Amino acid sequence: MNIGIVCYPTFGGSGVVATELGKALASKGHKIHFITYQQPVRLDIFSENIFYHEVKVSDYPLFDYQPYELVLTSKLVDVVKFEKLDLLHVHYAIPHASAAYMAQHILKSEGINIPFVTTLHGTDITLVGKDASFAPVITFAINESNAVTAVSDSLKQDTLNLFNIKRDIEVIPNFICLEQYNTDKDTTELKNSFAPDGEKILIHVSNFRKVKRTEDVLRIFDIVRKQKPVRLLMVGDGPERSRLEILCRELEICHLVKFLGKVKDTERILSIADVFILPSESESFGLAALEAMAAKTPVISTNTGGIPEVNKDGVSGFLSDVGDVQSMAENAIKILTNDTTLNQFKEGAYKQAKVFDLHTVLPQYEELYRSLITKNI
Ligand code: GMT
Repeated sequence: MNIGIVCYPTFGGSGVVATELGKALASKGHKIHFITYQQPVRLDIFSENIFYHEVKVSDYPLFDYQPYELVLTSKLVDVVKFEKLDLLHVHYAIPHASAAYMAQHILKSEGINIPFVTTLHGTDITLVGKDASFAPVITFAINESNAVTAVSDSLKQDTLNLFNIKRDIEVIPNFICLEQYNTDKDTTELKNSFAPDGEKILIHVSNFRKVKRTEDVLRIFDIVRKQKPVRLLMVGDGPERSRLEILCRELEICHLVKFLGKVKDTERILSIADVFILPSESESFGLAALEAMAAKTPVISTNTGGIPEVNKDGVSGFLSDVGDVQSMAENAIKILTNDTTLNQFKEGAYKQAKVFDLHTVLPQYEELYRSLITKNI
């Protein structure tokens, strides 16, 4: 199949899922065209089946805000026509689904029929989507997509509760390419560089937005470090970063906490971690938790949104109520009781990650694409 993928090219989970999906499809022989404003951060390999089409937004002085959606629409029309695409798959509803809808109708007026799939990822529905000013467009674009998928049951339910949806939404969960994590590389040197006295390593990976409750990560760590020799790695960057640095000083933990900034190949850093902390306010799935589990790192998380579909309480980690830092700290301490317990949780985390193996999930997308293409919409 010849497929166009639209996504945000940034470090966010939706862009990561879209990119990994495209790479996996390309390795199965499909031709994949990424159409976005920047090369996606995880698009590190190029093969004969992967193409990248940049959406260029000009800075015409009349516009205070550049009309990205229109430029994207025009690019979609152009790429579909000249690359003879069979299908468009847009990740994150805003504004990708409405741009795809517009492109589809422009193409139809020229006698070209192309279906499009919209995958809902989370904040497009729960945060941004809830804003009343977006609601009519999102509702329309979801209802008019040729197929809609959500990355968890919880997100499907949120979408049905928040919008007036008159169509099916199929749940296709996020996935993980376990082969990327199955490396037998010696991690001693890397581990020693962050934990020179054999301390256990706690880790958090996110884009440091409010919804991630990153302050809770530091508060959890502050409780744990009073009972266990531990270090904390903060991976990622975002609006909360400076507030976190101040809190580190207040809690007098700066010497135990390292901010690593944005990291592309998180699997390497996750391979030295002992406990992953995800105290999010809301999370449609929690891809970061799944990536940690694939690296055999148990997860301490909240029980919000789709997280309980990913992290199994008492098996791959533990679940607590949002904001209950005491419970999350106690759970981390439980996992770190001794090496036997820690290893049990590491194995539990890996076993649970296997449920989301790429090889199980990928055929679900292929099947969906095939059914839409053969319908000849
Ligand atoms: O969580 C973010 O900050 C990024 C956001 C995105 O769209 O890039 O992530 C959402 O999509 C991910 C991939 O499907 C999910 O794993 C995340 O749980 C979801 N984030 C939220 O719901 C807050």
